[in-house]
Amino acid sequence: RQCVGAAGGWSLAAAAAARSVLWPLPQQLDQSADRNSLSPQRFSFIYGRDSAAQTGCSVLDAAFKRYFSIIFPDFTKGSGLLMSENKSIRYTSVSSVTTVSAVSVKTRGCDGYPDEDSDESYNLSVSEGQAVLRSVTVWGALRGLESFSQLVYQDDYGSYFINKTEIVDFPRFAFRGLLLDTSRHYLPLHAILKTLDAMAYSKFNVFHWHIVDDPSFPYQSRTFPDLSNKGAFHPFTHVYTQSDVMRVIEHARMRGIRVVPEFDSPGHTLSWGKGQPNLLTPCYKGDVPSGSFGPVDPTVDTTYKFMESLLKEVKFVFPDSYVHLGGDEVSFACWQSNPNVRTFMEKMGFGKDFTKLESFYMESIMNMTAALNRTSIVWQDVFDYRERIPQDTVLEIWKGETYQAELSRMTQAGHRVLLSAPWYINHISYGQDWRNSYAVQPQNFSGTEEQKKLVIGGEVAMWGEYVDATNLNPRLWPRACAAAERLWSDEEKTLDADLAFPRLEKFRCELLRYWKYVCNHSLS
Ligand code: CP6
Repeated sequence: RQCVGAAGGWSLAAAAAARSVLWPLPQQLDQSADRNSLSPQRFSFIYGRDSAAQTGCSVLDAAFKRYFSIIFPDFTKGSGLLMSENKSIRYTSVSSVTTVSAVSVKTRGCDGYPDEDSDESYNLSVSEGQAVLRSVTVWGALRGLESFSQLVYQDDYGSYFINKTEIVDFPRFAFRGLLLDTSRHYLPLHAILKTLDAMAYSKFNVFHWHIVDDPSFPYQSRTFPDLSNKGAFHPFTHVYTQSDVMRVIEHARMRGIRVVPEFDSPGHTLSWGKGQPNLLTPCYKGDVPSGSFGPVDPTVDTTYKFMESLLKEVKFVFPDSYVHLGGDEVSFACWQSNPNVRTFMEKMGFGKDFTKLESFYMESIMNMTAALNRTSIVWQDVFDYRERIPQDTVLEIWKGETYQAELSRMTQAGHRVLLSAPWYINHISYGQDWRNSYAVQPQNFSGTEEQKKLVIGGEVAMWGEYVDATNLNPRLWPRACAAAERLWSDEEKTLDADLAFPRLEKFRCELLRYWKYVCNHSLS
């Protein structure tokens, strides 16, 4: 149960047993006991001769550098010396061991920004002398480089090895997301960037940025600077400037990760009201305003003008073709208390049914989004209110009790669906709760094959009420890895959590190694 690279207490048997670990499990994996040695002095990544991508392809040039130091953490290129002296006894001339000196990447195209149709498949063949990675896109090449790095291991003496291996791999679901909530607690930029790094290690490909909510509005808007000036926890230190946002998007892009921003409305918008007067509904006590505010006011034109400008900015700032519009948990009490809203309801013929009012609002901002050439994602509440939803809108399930029935209904209506309910890992409990995340079967609901195909993936959600930069990492990892494997790997080959457990333990050690911690205990 020891980890490769852990200091002290090593037996030769443990060293011999030390093997690489792949997480998530590839679709097809063929590994032999033949091992090749790998020498940092002689190893390099090169573009294949017949590769369409060549030097100058920013995504892969950067990935080659990154993965070199991930694979050889104690080696600095250029100095020719080992950084860490304490484990520098090296045996590189073991007989019957051949050397891998290069990985050749053969890929077509050097796309700018990943999207829902990006081909992430790759083939990796590690043999004597060299390894060859083939993919259709640079995004597939990134997944293959990650797998390659996971295949490399060190022996007792610090020498690097990789076994002869054939991998054919592709994702089961196209959308493998992780939600961070930066409104309940502000997360400093480095915490977000570090999360993106870890996401790439388990092949997540969407960062769902729940960037604003009731408690704070940290997004620094170009069009409406008062939103963060007045609505952030602090106008200078607890905001994401335009340059911060660009850094997040670029860091993610370099790892084949899309950034989908969420501007949740009409509920969850209290912080918006501080910098945008007349946006929220004034709540009434009897005949007089009580001084408190409710959801966005859906009865006035100014609201729609504001939302249109905001969404235009979002389109300009975030290149992803999806925008999350929220639409969840709207409390109707405040709307009900307000006489103008009641008059509007009558005029529109909504009667006393406030779900119709929410529908009216969501429909109009979904149409705005469509007019801006963006695809909307909304929380399940919007579907539950039976609104007229544009057919290409993606619905996201978050309510736990009934998610299978909801999957049936939504796909029956022809909508694409994201599953998040069983992966609300902001909840914590004692023991191995990763097993619950692992046991989820996203396509196990009653419906046709066509319906099952409408499940485009899922999301791990890390809501921020009790999470900030101090506990984010340990709460996320390695638990999120369970969902990552469920979303990438073949279900039939990953049914047994007991079989996955030793791999997860080792993968945890790999994560710790990336983060320069020592791993010397198992999870059990
Ligand atoms: N914030 C927003 C939240 C939640 C939702 N939306 C939430 C609800 C229930 C649980 C966890 C999170 N905190 N804006 C629901 C999508 Cl258990």
